[in-house]
Amino acid sequence: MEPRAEILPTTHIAHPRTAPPPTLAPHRAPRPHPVPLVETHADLGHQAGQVLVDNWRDTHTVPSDTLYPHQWSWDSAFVAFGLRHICPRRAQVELETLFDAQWADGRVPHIVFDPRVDADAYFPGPKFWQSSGAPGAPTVETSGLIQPPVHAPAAWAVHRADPEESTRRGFLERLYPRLAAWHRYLATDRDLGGRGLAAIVHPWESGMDNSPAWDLPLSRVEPLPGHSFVRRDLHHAAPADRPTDADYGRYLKLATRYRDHGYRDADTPHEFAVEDPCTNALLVAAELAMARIAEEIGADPTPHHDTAARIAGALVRLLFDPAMGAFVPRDALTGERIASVTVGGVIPLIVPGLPEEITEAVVDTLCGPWFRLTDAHMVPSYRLTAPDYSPRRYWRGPAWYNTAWLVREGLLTHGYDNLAQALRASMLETAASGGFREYVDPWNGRGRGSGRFSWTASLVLDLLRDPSGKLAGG
Ligand code: 2M8
Repeated sequence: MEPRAEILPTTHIAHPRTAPPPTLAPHRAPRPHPVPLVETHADLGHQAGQVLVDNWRDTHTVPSDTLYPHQWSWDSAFVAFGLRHICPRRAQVELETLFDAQWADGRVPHIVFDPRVDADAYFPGPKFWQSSGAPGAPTVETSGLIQPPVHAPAAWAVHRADPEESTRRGFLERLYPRLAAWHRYLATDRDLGGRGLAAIVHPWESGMDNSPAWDLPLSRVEPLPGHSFVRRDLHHAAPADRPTDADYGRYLKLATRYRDHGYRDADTPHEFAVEDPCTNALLVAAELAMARIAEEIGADPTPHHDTAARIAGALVRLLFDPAMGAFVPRDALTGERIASVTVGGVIPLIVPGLPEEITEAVVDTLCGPWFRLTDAHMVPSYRLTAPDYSPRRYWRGPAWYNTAWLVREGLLTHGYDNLAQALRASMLETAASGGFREYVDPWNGRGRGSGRFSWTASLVLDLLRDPSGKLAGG
């Protein structure tokens, strides 16, 4: 029998962790002490709610009015966590719309295209993905890729925001089989390495597009030439904030090959297949949320507990790197671990019942010079000390609200309440400085990327309205 990580309830005891002594590089001035009570920004919740109202499009929320004018998978899940505080019914519809676009094999597409939006407003758009020609695709146009499975915890949180309305509408009953099919797809079709972990077949599937963690496996991919595509993202964001053209050439090469094989996992000669710690940790949390949903609707929770324990076991055994003090991805094609620590390598803190030495090592890593949890703005997406760290280029350094929110959930899961509280204060303080930006420079908190970004607003609202931990069933 393979070793299993015990998934046990954790006791929430405040853990007096301290950061290492400051060793800021001379050109990096320490920022002032956090604003004492962020709740004094009385308007913040109201402004956040307004962003969600403005970005609502009848059936779903766009991540950004300019850069991302369609529905994105994990964005919708993060949005549902906030939306439930102002309109639980709308939060239900958000998830229902996404799952209406589920494929026959169970995959939930990473983009659902809004037919009312100009087909060229986002690239690659529906003309590129050609989903309607693929077997098992829904009628609505979608991409053929996926994103991390945050949906079951979101569905459970949405239900709990208004159980009466949820029950009246049969929200959980209708969503449960779809969520189960989605998780089954990840655990079976996507177990490309045959080791009990789900693999992503494209960097976009991680949600952390140009993370340095993908550089090595991506280096094997011959990019499509820059003149063969026209990027739209650069119309809305500074080129220095976005992935490079060479990265885009590789993204399109991988997506083209997958598309040309009908998005069938078994038939595609994947050039990129990686077991991502963040995706798998979220799958564990999602299965635990499924156990709670199953109990609620009178189904059997046991299989979900078993699946969660099985994946958690593989995650610990195969992806934890004690020398790094973090989880690292593993290349499913070569079987080699990728020695790159990013924010995705600390997010597995969300898995309950991790061996204590692992939890402590990861928290030390977070508080140490790589991520500087107690004095950076939120959590940098990449090691601050890495030679190729960039404070502004998308997922290669900037701090993001969704990952900070996940790290905070992980800290709460293991009783690091003081650190969780400090991270919450940092998130709210950074958001209060303006604009609900897509991501920020971890040193000065300066906003970057798109403004009025939906998951930023949503998760800020969630922190204001419900500071309790809520992943893995709450
Ligand atoms: C970003 O990804 C898209 C491709 O899916 C892009 O760069 O065009 C990522 O930040 C991803 O995590 C996010 O879901 C998406 C929409 O906000 O944008």
